[in-house]
Amino acid sequence: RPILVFDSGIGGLSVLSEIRKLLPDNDYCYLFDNARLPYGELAEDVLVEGCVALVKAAASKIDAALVVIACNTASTLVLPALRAVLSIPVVGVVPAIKPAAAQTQTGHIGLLATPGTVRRSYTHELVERFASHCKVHMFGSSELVAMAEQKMAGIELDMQRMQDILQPIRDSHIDALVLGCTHFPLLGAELQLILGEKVALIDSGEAIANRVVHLIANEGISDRTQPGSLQTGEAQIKMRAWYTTPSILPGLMLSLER
Ligand code: DGN
Repeated sequence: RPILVFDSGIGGLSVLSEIRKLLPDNDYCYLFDNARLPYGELAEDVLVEGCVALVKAAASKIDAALVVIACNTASTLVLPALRAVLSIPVVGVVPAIKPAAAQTQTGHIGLLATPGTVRRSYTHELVERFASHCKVHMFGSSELVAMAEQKMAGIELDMQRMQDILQPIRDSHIDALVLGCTHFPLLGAELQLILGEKVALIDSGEAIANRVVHLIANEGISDRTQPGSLQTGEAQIKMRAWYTTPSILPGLMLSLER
């Protein structure tokens, strides 16, 4: 049975590629709700209702073994509602504030996420719990999400614009930056170039992959499964496309093969 990985756009591929490193033979279905991207700007009730309907329909259609909500913005809101309607494990992503707070030398860490994630009480509770000894600088950007999508579509990035967006981070003297949006590891090289080597970029992809492996082992789910089938144009549940991983658009496949 396939693992269903969900995001609003292509950001979840950064998480999927970490999972595939540990479970290369598993089948996957990557579902992205690009009809409603970016999630960082959506009203909370619209986001919860839409994600639950979409993920529930897709999980039952492919008989998923496990669902990964590879989107921080959605994970801040939809996990309880999804767990209430699904009988399979649901793994969410959490901004990696805990490891960043543990490794900072200066006591200044940054969180780069969507405006939605930066606003959510879920995020503020994480900071209080794990980083109360740090100064946490929060930066919300939907424009960087669009840039990650552009990069994956092979469109050249406006590096000057990216530098302008990141200027407040450069001015903040942090030594660790949490990539609290799954799109941002896809911009890792550009971010590192602009922010310099003194800023460690930290995301939660590897931790999520470990969690998936643990759940699969404990649920007795085989990692050799039948391929799911390619589907497109599921208009009634308002998504434009969903793909099993062997069929993802060629440009996106390249990033997975790294
Ligand atoms: N990739 C998503 C996240 O991790 O928050 C959000 C992208 C978006 O929809 N803005």
